[in-house]
Amino acid sequence: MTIDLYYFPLSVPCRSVMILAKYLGIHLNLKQVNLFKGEQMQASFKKINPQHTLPTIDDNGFILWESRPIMIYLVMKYAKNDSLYPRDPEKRAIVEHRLYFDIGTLFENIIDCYRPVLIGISDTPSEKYTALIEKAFELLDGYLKDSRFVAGNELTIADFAIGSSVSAAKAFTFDIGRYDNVVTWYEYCERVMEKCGFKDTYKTIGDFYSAQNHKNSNT
Ligand SMILES: N[C@@H](CCC(=O)N[C@@H](CS)C(=O)NCC(=O)O)C(=O)O
Repeated sequence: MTIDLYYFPLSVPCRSVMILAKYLGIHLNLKQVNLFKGEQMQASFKKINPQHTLPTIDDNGFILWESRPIMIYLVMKYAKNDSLYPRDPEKRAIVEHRLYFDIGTLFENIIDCYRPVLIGISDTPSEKYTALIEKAFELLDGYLKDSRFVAGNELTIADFAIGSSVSAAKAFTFDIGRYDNVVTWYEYCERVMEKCGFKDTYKTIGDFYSAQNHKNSNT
């Protein structure tokens, strides 16, 4: 089975889908859409995804975008069992909770905070959002207090989504060392997803961020 993935290497949501696909042994046919050149706005891509966002998949004619629903689909269709997206209502509800926490709070605040540096309009992150990221990390640290993974003691797709968000925060130089449970969990994710390119997110995004930072402070 081959699934087309429209992606951009610096996109954090694309990264979580790519890591999960590797973990599941799914071959992705990578189709790069260069966001820096605005290629997502081309008519040919907007015909596939009128919302013009990455990641987008085309699985034999089934088109889907939004990284978290894509991860749910991949697990439900291709995983050998349901452990990454459990059928048990309570376990699933916690996974969903963590995915919503990620999209609406954690990742949202990370991107809002570092956007000025990423788009080259400032050499400092937005202070307004730093406190919100800290609050989100405190919550995440609490979720991990008695759990090995973010939604319980089993690895789930929430770890792939939140793992990528935390990699990005680290790459943007946010100090995660203050959150002991997050650090322990993150190191565990690095080991569990080692062969799936987990560390590449940090490296690719970190290199881009420091280049932008350098450029911004010299202009
Ligand atoms: N919540 C979406 C976010 C998708 C998104 O905004 N992707 C960015 C790249 S990280 C994008 O494609 N931006 C181009 C655009 O909106 O035109 C997801 O998780 O997939």
